[in-house]
Amino acid sequence: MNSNIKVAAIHDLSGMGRCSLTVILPAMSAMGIQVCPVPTAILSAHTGGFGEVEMRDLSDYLSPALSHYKRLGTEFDCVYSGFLASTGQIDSCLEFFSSYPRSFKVTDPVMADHGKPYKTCTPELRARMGELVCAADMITPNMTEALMLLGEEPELMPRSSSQIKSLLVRLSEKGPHTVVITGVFSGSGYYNAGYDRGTNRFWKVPYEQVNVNYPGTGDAFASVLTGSLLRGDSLPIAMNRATAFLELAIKTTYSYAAPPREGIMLERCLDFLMGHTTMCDYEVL
Ligand code: PXL
Repeated sequence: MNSNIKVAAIHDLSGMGRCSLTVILPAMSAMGIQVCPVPTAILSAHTGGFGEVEMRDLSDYLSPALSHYKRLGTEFDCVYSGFLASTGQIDSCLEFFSSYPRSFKVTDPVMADHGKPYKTCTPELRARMGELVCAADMITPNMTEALMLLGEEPELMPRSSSQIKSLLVRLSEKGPHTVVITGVFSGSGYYNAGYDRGTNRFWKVPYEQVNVNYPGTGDAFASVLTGSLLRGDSLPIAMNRATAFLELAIKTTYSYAAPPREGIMLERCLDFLMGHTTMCDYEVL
């Protein structure tokens, strides 16, 4: 067992609204994992609810930072990419991936949610995100992003199990052996769906939906999922841990009637991630 798991986290640093690195750092640290942030941009706040934000694109920082890590002989157990500020940053992520071929390569294809692209998601970024997905070992799109990656209309409507299995398999055929789609609506409820190509198994973890949208939940989910897999959990157990953490953090935040744009009150829930108790609320999809 590796006692010092090290992750290169290629995401933005947003001052307000708890998303990206401000979520990934505490969540993975609580799980005993070292996060080495590789910031793609600095923003005064995330782009979903604080008006005009101040943003500094750090595209010219990523490759020189990678060169430094290579000079140092640093090994990363995982390279984990998320929000990218320019299409050029896809090349930098691909460079990180190819520099650490033995690492667990995770791409959260941050582009859109609830059927709509984020303000920063240009058609070029959308096209090139498809390239990055092909090079990853695991991808964690939400339902909107999964449909966009397959060139389908990101319509929010109920989907059958066989439709979800087809999406998972088609995304996996692009390259990643593990695909997890968040926020699947079955018609009667919500669940997170996972597929492992190696075992050809499909999994689902249902959750109770709270009718408020908090930003950064995808970042929290993907970091707990990734951390759990890095610690040796199976895919359904890791999905279970990430889903349970999100349910706890969302319901905690809702109970305080906190402003949704401020994101989830994860500071109150980090102790959940320090434990290793295994949960088995997963189902076969
Ligand atoms: O959580 C996704 C995300 C990440 N980073 C920034 C964002 C968003 C979603 O709005 O604006 C800067």
